[in-house]
Amino acid sequence: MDEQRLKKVSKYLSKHLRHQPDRIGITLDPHGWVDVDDLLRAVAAHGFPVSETELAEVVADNDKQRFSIVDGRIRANQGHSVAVDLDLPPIEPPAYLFHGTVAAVLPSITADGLRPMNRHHVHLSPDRETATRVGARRGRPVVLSVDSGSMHAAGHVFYRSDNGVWLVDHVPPAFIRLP
Ligand code: HQG
Repeated sequence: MDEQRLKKVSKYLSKHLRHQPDRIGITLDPHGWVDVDDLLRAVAAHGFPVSETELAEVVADNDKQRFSIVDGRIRANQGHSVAVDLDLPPIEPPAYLFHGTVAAVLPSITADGLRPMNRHHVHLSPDRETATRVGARRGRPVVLSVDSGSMHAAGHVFYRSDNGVWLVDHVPPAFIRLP
């Protein structure tokens, strides 16, 4: 499968496994899983057929690891806006994590801290390179450092998704360092 098709399938699956399962008539279980067979039937019925081989390739995509397949069921590893409980165990973060964003939202971030916006959690990256890529989706990237070690010491609970994205409910301004 070429890069372009891979990206298209990945985006289509993200849309329905994270945000709008109803749109193609699938129902996610409380932890976000749906039967692979049901998913493939639903996408075909909605004019976007995906083969099993293509699905396997998207899931194996080393770049992002957006999805997991376990026992014939698939789910998005993170990034949901629909209510799902990913059942991730709390885990101690490294001393610093990073957040890639753009200059336009800095006044609001400085005032309110980092908010989950449309997702369930604030997403943080383990390194500057990843955060730079995340920020670059929106324009010229600005990378903020988050004092995750102090946050953890202060009782904030961190999780790490299966594809290595760090998740937390909120990052208060006091723990954010501007570049
Ligand atoms: C910003 C991609 C105003 C925040 C990536 C970001 C990531 C605020 C935007 C994943 C704010 C939310 C997540 C505040 C935060 N005021 N703006 N108080 N707090 N923001 O897309 O972190 O391709 O929901 O800086 O790789 O950009 O989906 O979050 O610009 O891992 O697999 O509000 O999405 O992965 O945007 O990206 P998003 P994100 P996938």
